[in-house]
Amino acid sequence: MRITKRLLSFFLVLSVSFSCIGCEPSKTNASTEKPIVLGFSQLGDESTWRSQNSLSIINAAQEAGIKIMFDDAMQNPENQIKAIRSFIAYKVDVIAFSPLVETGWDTVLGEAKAAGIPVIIVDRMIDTEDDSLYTCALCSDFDLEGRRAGEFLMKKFRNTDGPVRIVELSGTEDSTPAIGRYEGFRSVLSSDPKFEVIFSASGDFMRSKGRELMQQILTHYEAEKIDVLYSHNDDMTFGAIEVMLEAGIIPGKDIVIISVDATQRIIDYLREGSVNCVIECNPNSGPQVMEIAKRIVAGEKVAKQIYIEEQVFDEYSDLSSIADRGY
Ligand code: GYE
Repeated sequence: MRITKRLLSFFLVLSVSFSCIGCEPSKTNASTEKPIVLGFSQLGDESTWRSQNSLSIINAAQEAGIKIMFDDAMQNPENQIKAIRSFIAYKVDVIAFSPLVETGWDTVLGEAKAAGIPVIIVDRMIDTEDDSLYTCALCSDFDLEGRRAGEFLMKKFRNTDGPVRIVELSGTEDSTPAIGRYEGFRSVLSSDPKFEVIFSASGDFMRSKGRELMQQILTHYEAEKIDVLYSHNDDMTFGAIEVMLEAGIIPGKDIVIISVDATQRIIDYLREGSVNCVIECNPNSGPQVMEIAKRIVAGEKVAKQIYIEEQVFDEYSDLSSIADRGY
């Protein structure tokens, strides 16, 4: 299921009735305990990762017996601000949101704080001076992801003198994953001058833009002069691979490819040798978000920053042990 519409701003997943299947709630609980209401502002539906993340959130809410008001902001931070304001007006118990970009949230989060509604930041981070504006942030370590991409190249090209010429398709400008994947990558490679990033531009995490950028790259550089494609997500990688194939370039052989996310199709490419390294970014944060929401509502203390566990799959790994990704 792809969540593509704003669905009249929100849709309510009424999950209470399902949550007690197979359990025997006490009489008082069953009739008097009100379900937690969680307002979730999702930034959009730009990628396979994002669709899976939305599904994970909605399904986990249902399983946890949490009522969710889910809004898709369609890549527009203004829509996220509007959604958060509606959650405040509705007096939800908890607000969770995945911010498109890092800045611009202080005012609206100040309003949530004034209304006494706790906020969980999910996936991407915000940049603020005032960390009392959120209760907990559950994110990936994007800088680590970037460093892992760099470490793969260090290993792959350990016996080459260079130059190793890299083209980079980065994610949405000013978003935490684009910043971390850019900076982490460079922090590793800067120790060896043979690595040169000859092109870097934002493809907004979208397949269509990955395609366009790869076309642009091939009009400016001869394919023989490109050693590596580093793409900040799988969808952009898919677009770039299409262009390479059309140009007679063999992905994974003529150009070494590193991609981030680890969707099923990219793992298939890795197994075929069309991609060389995949940095996992885990979209299945739904169950953890629900657990955190429950603990916050119960008045328990939660850690301020929680990182989601992730790994690397590359041509040096045992690829037979990778379980089906499911997305
Ligand atoms: O890598 C990309 C998506 O914020 C981690 O956003 C997320 C990124 C993910 O569009 O595919």
